[in-house]
Amino acid sequence: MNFFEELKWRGLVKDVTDEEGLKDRLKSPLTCYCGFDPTGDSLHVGHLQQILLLKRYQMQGHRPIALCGGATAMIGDPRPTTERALQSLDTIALNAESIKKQLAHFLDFEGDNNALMVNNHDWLSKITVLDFLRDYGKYFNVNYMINKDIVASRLDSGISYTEFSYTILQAADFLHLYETYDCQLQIGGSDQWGNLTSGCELIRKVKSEAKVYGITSPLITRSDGSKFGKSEGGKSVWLNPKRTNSYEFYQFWLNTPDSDIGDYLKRLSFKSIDEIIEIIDNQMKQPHLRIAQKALAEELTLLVFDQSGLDKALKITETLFGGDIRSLSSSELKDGLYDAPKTVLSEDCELTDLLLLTNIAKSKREARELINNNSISVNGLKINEPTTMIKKEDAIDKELTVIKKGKKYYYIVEFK
Ligand code: 629
Repeated sequence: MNFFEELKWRGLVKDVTDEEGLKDRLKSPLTCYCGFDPTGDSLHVGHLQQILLLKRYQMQGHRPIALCGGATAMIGDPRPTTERALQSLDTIALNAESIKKQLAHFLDFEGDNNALMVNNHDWLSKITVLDFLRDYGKYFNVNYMINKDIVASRLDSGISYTEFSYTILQAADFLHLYETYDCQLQIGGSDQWGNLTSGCELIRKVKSEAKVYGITSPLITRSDGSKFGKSEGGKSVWLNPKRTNSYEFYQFWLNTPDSDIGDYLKRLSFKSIDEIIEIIDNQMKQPHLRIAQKALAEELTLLVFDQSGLDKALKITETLFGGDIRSLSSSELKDGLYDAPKTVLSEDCELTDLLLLTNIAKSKREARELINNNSISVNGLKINEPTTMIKKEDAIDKELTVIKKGKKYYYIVEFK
């Protein structure tokens, strides 16, 4: 199976501008690119498929270019729903710095086919409005532009001239990268199809001898119809340890439904086709072992958070699901119980009162009942004496106390 066929097998091919041509072209090394607009200060799991695709091309000997859209983020790629608010230049510059760092983590910048990192602000900001209209605008037929899916879907609700022009900027990027680095391929999610074809058309018109290609891959979906990329509690899953810790990230993949895990493994894992087939096979025989979920969670956590992040995620997972809470540090507990309700205390407190303060119980009576029924444990130990004092000096790292109600409800008490 060649690289292109493998991409197909993995479910990473939706549309291609010239499938036969690209298949052939991929037989020798080429330069390809994918763009990421710094509209936020972090990338999220929705970006992962394209980032890993760039890595796949690199592993095949091709040169990947990660483009940070410092200029395009000033304009905003039209969404099918509504117009975006413009962001300040300072915000975009800060965001650009942080997503460039994130992207750099995944690619190899050494060697023959070293990756490149570029920012389209470097060239797009130099084009004057008159040059833009003469050198680029002239090649775009408005009739053709309004028939592109995204623009068409916005014609009723309205689209500004600003967002309408976005696709020309992305096309100008492809032309620039073609001229500067002989970049012949742009990749993206299926929402980028219109922008990819704009670029190919522009290059075809300006450089009659050029051969360039665009390829999209299907966006990741969930078979139950819900949006991919949110954790159990509805929080977005980011590729930034400050926003999503490695345990949370690991759990996100571990919680993938059986109906989706095969698809995710094919798209996101670097394991060989044979290994993936074997994992899916074992998974189907014994779904309760969650072999496939564990394999993917482990691989992606390692890739995004390195060995220390994976070790931490595994340690917290093992401890929270059956180990001794006291073996975790307060910082590990904070990561593991990131979504548990938290109460801050400034002094020691009787357990009954604490259950009220934390809203674990609605009344003193209920609090005493819970304690007497053996439903409450504090830092892993069952407590059945309602007058027990919960003290700062007993807190884990003198900082954190974990209260557990029943088998699975955790609460954090932090001593200040
Ligand atoms: C200038 C900007 C270019 C090429 C691309 C771009 C960005 C592009 C875009 N991409 C999305 C983003 O930035 O908006 N116009 O968040 C996002 N992308 C990854 C995938 C995507 C896409 O970064 O292509 O489909 C998400 O899976 O939405 O010269």
